[in-house]
Amino acid sequence: MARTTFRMLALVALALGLIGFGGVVTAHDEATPEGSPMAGDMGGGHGMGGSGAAYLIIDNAGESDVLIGGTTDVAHVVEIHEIADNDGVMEMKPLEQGLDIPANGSVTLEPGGYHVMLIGLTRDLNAGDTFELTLTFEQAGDVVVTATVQTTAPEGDDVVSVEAGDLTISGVWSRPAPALLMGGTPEASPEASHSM
Ligand SMILES: [Cu+2]
Repeated sequence: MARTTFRMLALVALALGLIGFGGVVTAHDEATPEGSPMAGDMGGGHGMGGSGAAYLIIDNAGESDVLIGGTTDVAHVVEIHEIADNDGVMEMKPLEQGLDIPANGSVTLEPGGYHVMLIGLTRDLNAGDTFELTLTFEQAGDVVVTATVQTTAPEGDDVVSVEAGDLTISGVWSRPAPALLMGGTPEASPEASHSM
């Protein structure tokens, strides 16, 4: 018991030391990437900020395009992710080349597949909240859509569409990442890692 407590204290001390060190480095480095969630959370007292995901459907009535990224006020970093089966372990990873939107095709971003990853949330995502998400396409440029925070994809009359050139983006929704995904190992919580 005492040993465990000691270990935990040692870990906490280590963590604080690392954060402190990171803070010093950040303070002296004006070129801190916008994408550093820790730096952004330093003064906020909101811990690590957490993550979320956004899902949507892209219909393309024209030439092929590529979804290369995005921005939003609710997260420090926006990345386009896929979930891939790596020897039986489901892993999510950024699409370095972006997400291809085929000519006259359609791509669905949904739980368990492609998603817009919101890294380092600047505020909690509560059911019913809405926020603007700017999606950046190679051809169509920036397209601003409104995401609604909810637990499942919108249906019927709740599906809203935004048109941008040949693209139609519809059914945009978002949710925070399951807590397990952030702290646990994917192996220990397969459902959590699958559900992103
Ligand atoms: Cu992801």
